[in-house]
Amino acid sequence: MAQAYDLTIKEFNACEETWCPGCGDFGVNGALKRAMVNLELSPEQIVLVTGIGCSSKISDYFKSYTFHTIHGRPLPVASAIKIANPDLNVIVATGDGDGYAIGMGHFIHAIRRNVNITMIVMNNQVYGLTKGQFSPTAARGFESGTSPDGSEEDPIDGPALALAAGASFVARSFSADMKGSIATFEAAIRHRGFSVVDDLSPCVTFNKVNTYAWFRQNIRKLEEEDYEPTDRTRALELVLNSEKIPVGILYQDDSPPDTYEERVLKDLTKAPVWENLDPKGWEYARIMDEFR
Ligand SMILES: Cc1ncc(C[n+]2csc(CCOP(=O)(O)OP(=O)(O)O)c2C)c(N)n1
Ligand code: SF4
Repeated sequence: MAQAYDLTIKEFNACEETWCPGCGDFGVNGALKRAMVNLELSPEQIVLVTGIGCSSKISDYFKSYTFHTIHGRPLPVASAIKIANPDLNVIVATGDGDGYAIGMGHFIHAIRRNVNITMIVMNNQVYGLTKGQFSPTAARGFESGTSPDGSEEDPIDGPALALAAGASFVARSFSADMKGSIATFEAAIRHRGFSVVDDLSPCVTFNKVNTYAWFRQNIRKLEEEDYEPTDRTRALELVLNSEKIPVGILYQDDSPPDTYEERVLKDLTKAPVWENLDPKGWEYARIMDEFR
């Protein structure tokens, strides 16, 4: 993590945000930038990969290498980037629609592979970009354009699924809690292995139920409790059965299993993917020719 210059949060500012005033995603953007400064990571050491959604627009507002992919697909793209260059700090920022609906298959498989990347899900229980349809995390009875009489579906819980799928770092944050979000993002990025943070990030325009006030009444902060995030079963029980939504690090395995890139690359000090490629003879050119 060598630094060529003293970093400030301004180093990570790109263009002006176009989110609605008050959108929870502002908090995530600010906390992520602050976490990078605290971790002494500079923009060229980071790749921020996003899908499609209001939340995924964060890659426009965050100055580093970025990749705004297609809907539901940031995880495979991020995995490939990490395997191609394990020195990079690869972060996926996504929404509950992008990450848990169309992208759900990739979520479980990325956890199973244990690529050393961090996934932050800006969870607002709606599809904000497409005008507030209910998402897979919306509560039963949630009224929206696509559920005018209230959703008949039960919600899924991202952290519960991540714990069941074997993730070695699972956390939840609240975008209005800047201090807690920064600490959680830092821990997630520092973690060796796939880490996921489900961030409660209110959509002030289309979700009039799960507001900032609602979350303040309905969350419990684990940092204020005598909670050790070392037991997966206890974490799962907490997520599934707690009356209030637990916020903080739910589970962390301090000696996680080997990462995917450690398994496939064997020697992380080399960049074998590139070394093994022969640009002239590579199959890629032939395949591209077929489409000309
Ligand atoms: C393949 C495909 N299907 C559907 C869409 C339309 N679409 C764009 S964003 C989005 C949902 C975004 O929801 P979420 O990830 O929760 O982000 P938010 O806008 O709430 O931050 C959908 C369904 C699309 N762009 N591409
Ligand atoms: S529509 Fe909702 S999620 Fe999208 S920018 Fe506005 S407040 Fe944020």
